[in-house]
Amino acid sequence: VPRGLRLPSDVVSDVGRAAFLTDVIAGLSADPKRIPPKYFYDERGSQLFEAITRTPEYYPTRTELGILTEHAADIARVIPDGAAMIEFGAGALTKARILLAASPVSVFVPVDISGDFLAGEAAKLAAELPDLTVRPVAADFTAPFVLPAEAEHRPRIGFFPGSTLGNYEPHEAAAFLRHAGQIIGPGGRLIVGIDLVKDVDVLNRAYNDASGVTAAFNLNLLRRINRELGGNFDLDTFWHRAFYNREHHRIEMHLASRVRQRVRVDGRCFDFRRGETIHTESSYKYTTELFRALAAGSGWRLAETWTDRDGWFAVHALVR
Ligand code: AVJ
Repeated sequence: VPRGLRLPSDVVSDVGRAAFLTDVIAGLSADPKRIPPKYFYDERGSQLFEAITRTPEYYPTRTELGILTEHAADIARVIPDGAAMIEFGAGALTKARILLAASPVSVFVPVDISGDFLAGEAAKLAAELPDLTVRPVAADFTAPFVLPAEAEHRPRIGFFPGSTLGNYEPHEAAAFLRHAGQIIGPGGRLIVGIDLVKDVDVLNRAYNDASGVTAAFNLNLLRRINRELGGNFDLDTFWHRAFYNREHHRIEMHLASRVRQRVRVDGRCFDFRRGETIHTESSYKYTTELFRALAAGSGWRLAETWTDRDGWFAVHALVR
């Protein structure tokens, strides 16, 4: 490729960098400081998240997989024959695979921002389930996107596992549920996996694993800012702080400065007091009653709920 010739992928990554820079500058200028959790997931961040799901303390992933496996046949009963299933933020398709193998879905539309990875996973799934039409869409699922023609004129069902909805502020979660309702249409259904309110020690341990993987995941955000945005964060002067906030029924993750210091990002200066934090993530937990209210306020009725024996995680079926 001649120097100076810009490929589409370069342009896309420029747009990605510009948005990252804008959000980091705005977030570090705010009081209290904050950075949106979607920026955790560069390549190393995605690997660290996978490692988190394998720690003994982080129960959500394995608990949700257990619920989906145990109740696949029951969950499949809320899915109309010949339906098109749309998965929001699809990734490795591990969870959808469990439902698709047990259900009457004809068309599967996994939607994910990382198009290359998604295409590979979609091809594998299509080979495993030859009767299923798989039509991946590389898009940001929080913005409007065009559904493939095969998903039109069919009953539609949304799938949003992984407690990803818990990363949104409650008003944003309501907006997302309304947006999903627009895509899925009247009479549609939505299956949502969401973490439940539970014993505070269990919650705190899940975000403070003894092996330090969650701490590395959180601190990796500063490494990413240094590399992609020309930051000079000294990772040794920040520590991972995660705790359950009862009033807001959420886990908060922060990066706390051990010292009073000045940090530069893209030529701009940001001052930290000793102990001052950057709020990097909120992970909201919902009782079934709280979730019912959230759904009702966003045009959905909570029809059915499946949980594990301990009542740690919920898979809800919503109907419009
Ligand atoms: C991917 C948003 C569901 O909130 O539990 C795990 C992310 N952060 N450990 C969560 C996460 C720290 C995770 N979600």
